[in-house]
Amino acid sequence: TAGPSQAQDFDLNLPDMSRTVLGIILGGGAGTRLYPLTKKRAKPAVPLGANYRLIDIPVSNCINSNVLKIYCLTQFNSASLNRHLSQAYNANVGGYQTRGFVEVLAATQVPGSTQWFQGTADAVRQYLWLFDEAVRDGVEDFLILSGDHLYRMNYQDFVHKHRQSKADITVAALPQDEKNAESFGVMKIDDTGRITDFAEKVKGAALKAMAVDTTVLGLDADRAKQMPYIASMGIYVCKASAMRELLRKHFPKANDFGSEVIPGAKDMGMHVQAYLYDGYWEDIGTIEAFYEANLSLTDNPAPKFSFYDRDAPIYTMSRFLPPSKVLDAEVESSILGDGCVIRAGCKITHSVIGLRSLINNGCTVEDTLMMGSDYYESVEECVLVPGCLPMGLGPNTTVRKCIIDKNARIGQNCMLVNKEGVLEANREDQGYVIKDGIIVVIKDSVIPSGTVI
Ligand code: ADQ
Ligand code: ADP
Repeated sequence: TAGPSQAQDFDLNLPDMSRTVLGIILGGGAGTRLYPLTKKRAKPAVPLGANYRLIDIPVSNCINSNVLKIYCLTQFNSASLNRHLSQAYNANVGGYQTRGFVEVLAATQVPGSTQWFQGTADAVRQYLWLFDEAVRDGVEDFLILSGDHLYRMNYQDFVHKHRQSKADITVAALPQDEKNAESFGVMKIDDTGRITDFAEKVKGAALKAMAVDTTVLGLDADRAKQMPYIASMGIYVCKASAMRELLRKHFPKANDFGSEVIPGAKDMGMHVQAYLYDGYWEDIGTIEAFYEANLSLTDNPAPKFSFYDRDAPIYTMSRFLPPSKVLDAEVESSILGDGCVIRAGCKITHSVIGLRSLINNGCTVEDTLMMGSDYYESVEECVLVPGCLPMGLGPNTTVRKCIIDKNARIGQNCMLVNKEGVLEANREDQGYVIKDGIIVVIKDSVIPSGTVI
């Protein structure tokens, strides 16, 4: 079970994370960037890495850092997300001493408001009344996290440095090159790490003006030249008192942290500090980044992100599924989730095959992320489906560079290979879209036998 290390809280120099830190996970706005994976579910519930969901990453990081009070803010109150969180975590973070929990807070549940969250800061503001209760219960800092990042981080050191520097807000940051820096907030810092300048997603001359000598961060000359920007990871630790003051008093109308509240706090003289993170971190909030990050889990010998880490495991819901069964098939550089059946004559290369996937005889699967199914269906159940297609891949079907969402039914002798090299297409009526050249088959959809894309 997910057991936090209690010992660390007895070191008086380290923060008492379980009691004094509240984790707030920003679980996604309108969900346009990951669409259509967010068509039928809240973003944090999007499946990841064959067995997991996006939310498992920040929640596991929290648990491994002994942050045990966790809220996840989302636009949609999805039953699947609630069920996932309560089944996966609540038994592990609860307990009388820690008073831990993992709970979903959806936009529409806010008393006196039926409005969607207008942005990240607005989402936190709408639930400040509830976070106030946590403050009365001993919380000193809010740890603001994103629901769509792939990384492993111990927040204990982050919070420790934040408190040591007596900052109001500390922003986690890492070096970036010019191309990537465009899509992030970038900052300049002084020699104590205090942020002196901040610019949210700027390009061209405005970006160039934010270049710094990153050798001060410990990069060697070569890497510093390649990566002259300090980018915000969108991960903040903020004094609870400062957050309440900022959102209620100084910026009562601000919608976002990155473009409004954080730069505003700095401009009004608050102490905004940078915390340098050196390790793998990826924003997987777009279809392309999400696809690449999933497939990179198959990298050999050393994937950039590893689920095989004894000291900081990634937790998820236990489903009690049988082990996967591979018949006379060839599987190379791939990950198989639990409970799959891969039949004879299949060739699976550089792919992530999600839990309960059923892949029939003679299929070829390349560079594909298949999410699997939510349940095993009985033979009788599929009579309601056009062509009586079972879930998974029918015999002799080929898929290449696809994301196949859960419960999709793909017939036999299909070719999903983006033959014409289309970059963008919306064919939702046919059960799929193409984004960044990747075919995304929508959850629950039916692709008839013989389809060629
Ligand atoms: P973005 O990720 O582009 O940049 P934003 O769209 O505000 O910023 O999203 C931040 C996180 O909050 C995401 O996980 C998103 O899903 C979630 N979110 C967005 N709107 C929400 C809403 N209304 N309700 C709940 N959750 C919501 C930010 C910073 C940059 C930084 C990057 C790093 O603004 O400075 O560089 O993160 O990824
Ligand atoms: P996702 O979050 O991937 O969109 P959900 O988690 O909402 O999907 O759906 C998964 C759950 O749906 C499973 O736990 C399963 O119990 C249930 N489910 C959905 N349809 C069926 C069905 N026809 N038979 C049995 N279980 C089903």
